[in-house]
Amino acid sequence: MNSSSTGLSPSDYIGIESELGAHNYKPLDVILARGEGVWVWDTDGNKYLDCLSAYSAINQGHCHPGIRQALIGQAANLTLTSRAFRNDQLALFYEDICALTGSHKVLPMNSGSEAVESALKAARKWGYEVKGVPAGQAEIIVCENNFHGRTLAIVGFSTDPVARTNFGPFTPGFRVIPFGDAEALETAMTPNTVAFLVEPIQGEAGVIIPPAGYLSAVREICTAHNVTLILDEIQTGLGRTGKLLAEEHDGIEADVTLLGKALSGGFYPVSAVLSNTEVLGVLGPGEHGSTFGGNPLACAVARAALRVLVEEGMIENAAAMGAYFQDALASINSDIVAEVRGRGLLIAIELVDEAGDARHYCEALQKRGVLCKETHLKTIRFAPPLIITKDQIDWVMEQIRPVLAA
Ligand code: IF1
Repeated sequence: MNSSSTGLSPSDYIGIESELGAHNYKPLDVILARGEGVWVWDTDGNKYLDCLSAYSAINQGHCHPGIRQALIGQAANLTLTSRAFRNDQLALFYEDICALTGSHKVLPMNSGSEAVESALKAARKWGYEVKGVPAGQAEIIVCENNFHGRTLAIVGFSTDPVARTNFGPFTPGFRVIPFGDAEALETAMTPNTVAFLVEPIQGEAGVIIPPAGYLSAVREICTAHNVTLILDEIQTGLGRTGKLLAEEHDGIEADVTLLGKALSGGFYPVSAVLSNTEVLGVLGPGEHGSTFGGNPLACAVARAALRVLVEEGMIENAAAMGAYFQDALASINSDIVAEVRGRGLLIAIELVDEAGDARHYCEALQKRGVLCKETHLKTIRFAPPLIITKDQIDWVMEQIRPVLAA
């Protein structure tokens, strides 16, 4: 049986992808054809609960009707003008996102990597023109095991050999320090430091939560040295951790906040650099841009994605269901679970060395109708849409318990 409208079988899809596509992924062999809320269906009609949410791009759930309506409505009016002309959606997007986040300036881009690159460019320019760093000397501090994207500058300061090997030569001007170590940040500061770029919780590294007090110490150190604190909230932002921004858990405010992924609820690539200070103010006409950044379709979609996130209580639900899910996982009595950690609905199970690869457990969960993705060898990540209910978590737990007992 094949319910896909294309008439291709699963092995057809896999064969064509293998032959024609670059092999830069090793996906689970499930071919998804439809999504609604927390659920997705494969081409054979099998139903799965999505516990990855496209790495937190689908916080609002698949094909959210409110966002879909905004997309369809705007697609019938105007999709792209380029920034050579103005459009009637951009100002409204700026107003909404500034009101929600308390930011003063916005730079709209498309992918998360572009938001990161844009923030680094702006921070360097700010360093030269406002802070007074000598020409060509700007330094940016980043953390070990960071994940900020795939572009050349970004992989250049990655510490993951898989992400960076043979992609050099790399952009100079970055210095790497351990994550979660405020003293290391203090030590690494020089008069030429313009920015510290960090994830509030390291996602790809395995949902690594820094020690209590780390982010507030980081905030103080950056302020003391007149250094721009750039928080990459592309994965942690927009409700994922039970707050609009993960920085709120520590009661701090970044100078620059990066958003992407769920900024469109998964309908469209939309990212943004948000700035509380004069950092974005240094960019003048022609100095930065993007053909698609700030286009009317993206703006309409992003406004709807932000609206439903807030109006439908998804952030509060992420806090409540995150606590419920984490408690349930922590109560599993299994020899192979080393640790359960998380914040809100960004959750990881760390397996003991003897457990074998996390991927094996993800494949077993797939057979039981739960889709999730390992990160590195021993970590299973759970990040369902923020609309998940207690009953759905109970059902997921019924699938997880036997898999981790086996
Ligand atoms: C892939 C990981 C997650 C991000 C943070 C920037 C970006 C990302 C904190 C870049 C992107 C994605 C990329 C995606 C898988 C996914 C991922 F496993 F690779 F690390 F989420 F954990 N900052 N993360 O997490 O955003 O340019 O991709 O829009 O397949 O590479 P992008």
